Amino acid sequence: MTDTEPASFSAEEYFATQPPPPTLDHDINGVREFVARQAQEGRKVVLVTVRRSSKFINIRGGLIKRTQRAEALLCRWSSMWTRGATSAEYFLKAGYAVIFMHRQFSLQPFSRHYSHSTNPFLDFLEIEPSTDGTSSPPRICVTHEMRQDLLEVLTAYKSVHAAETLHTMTFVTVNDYLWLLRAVTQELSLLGKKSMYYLAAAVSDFFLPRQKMSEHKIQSGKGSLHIEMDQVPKILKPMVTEWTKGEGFIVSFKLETDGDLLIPKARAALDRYGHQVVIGNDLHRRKFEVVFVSRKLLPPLPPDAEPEPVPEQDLEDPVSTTFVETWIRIPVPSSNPVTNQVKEIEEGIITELVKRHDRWIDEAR
Ligand code: PAZ
Repeated sequence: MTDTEPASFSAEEYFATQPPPPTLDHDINGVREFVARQAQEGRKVVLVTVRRSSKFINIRGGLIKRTQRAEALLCRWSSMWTRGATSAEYFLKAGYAVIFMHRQFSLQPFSRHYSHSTNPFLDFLEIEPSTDGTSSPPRICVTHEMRQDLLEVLTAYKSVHAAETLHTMTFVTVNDYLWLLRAVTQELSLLGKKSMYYLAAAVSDFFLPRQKMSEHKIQSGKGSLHIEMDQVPKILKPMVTEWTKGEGFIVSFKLETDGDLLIPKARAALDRYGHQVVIGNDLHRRKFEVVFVSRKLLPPLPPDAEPEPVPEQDLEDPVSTTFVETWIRIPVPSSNPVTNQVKEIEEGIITELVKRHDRWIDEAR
């Protein structure tokens, strides 16, 4: 470790000082081809970012050193990371092409239904011995109860595969994520208003810059380890103004454990970054309740019209004249697994976003 002071980077300084991942060019060529094909077919394209987070600082293999792809993760909470994969499926269903940029080992669209920990795939299969007494091998079948469920998922999966509307990309470190995000955004921005950015990744707040990584393995025998991490740069502002040139429909998420903070923090983010929607979710209620926070759209005034006077109560609370909140709720899931709901809040989120994105495209015409 060096003795350099902790820093807070601007996005520009970050990209000027941190090295790009070695596979960046290769990955971006794939995105370029994908976007060009979707543009030809007239599809809207959404970038969905997903990043599993953990409460722990994870010093990989006990090493933080320059020569390795080592990362220190520091996040505030722990997630099931289902939102991105589930949302991607609903976007595909709504006719979008999806770039699914996820952290290694996050759940994926379609296969998420059969996660090895919550719904192990092998439990749905049975072995049917050959009945004709010959040497033909036994057959593997899906259990009767799971057949309909699997058929639906498999049909959707195969049709997306055939239409080539899902492009998946993997990253590991925060550094990989930031470089990929910028490069993918720049490619996607060529679609102008037809592009959407759905930033569901819970990105670490702190990272260890390459310059502060130790050259050699850190020796554990020396007692406690002191690490000073730097702040991950805020990239939404350059994303809105430079990378997409104000043309992309950008949706970010705000996660809080204190529900009272959701709306003020979402409004502050909209004010600061100038994007289109912040979806607020309370950590413990995120599966059945979210709030869309956006700026109020004022109808255009005819050239000679006098502006409407602002109602008195709004003058006392100027903020409420600027922002509007829309809640999306589904019934609270039952704890009884038999009557457990199959409805997913992401269906409502995507329906609302598609409506808003279409309006945004129409307004540009
Ligand atoms: O996938 P999941 O349901 O466990 O969690 C979804 C979520 C809370 C990660 C997402 O909705 C979100 O808020 N992402 C951004 C988190 C942040 O503010 O860093």
